[in-house]
Amino acid sequence: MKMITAIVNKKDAGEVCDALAEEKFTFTKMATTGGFLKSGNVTLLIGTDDDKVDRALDLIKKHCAKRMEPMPAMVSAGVPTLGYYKTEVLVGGATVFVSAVERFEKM
Ligand code: 2BA
Repeated sequence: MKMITAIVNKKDAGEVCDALAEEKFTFTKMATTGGFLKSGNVTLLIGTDDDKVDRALDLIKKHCAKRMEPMPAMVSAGVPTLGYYKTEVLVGGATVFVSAVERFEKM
């Protein structure tokens, strides 16, 4: 058995959780905070059989891949709410650890 610890962007958490649940993975979702940026992210603890690890990682990759997304940004130029233009920001990405589970019990 393995424990997958996946730290994902808050924006992607809903989709990846739905995909994991749909494929009957058992997991715990925790609201966490990145130590560097100190902004919220989501950590998933996924305990699973060795032969299902790759499938879980595929789902995480599919729903949490880094990508550029359009975001409206305010043009100020010293004048409040002069207007908006579209820019792109990098979102998503996941940091994943896979660890061996020495013992697993439910009591
Ligand atoms: P990522 O490397 O993609 O990491 C995203 C979040 O994943 C991190 O949030 C942290 O919560 C978790 N994480 C990443 N590596 C980890 C590890 N080895 N152990 C435990 N948790 C880990 P933040 O700490 O807020 O970092 C956000 C982003 O800032 C990082 O994105 C990285 O691009 C950058 N960063 C982090 N630490 C840095 C540092 N010391 N110097 C420069 N940039 C840093």
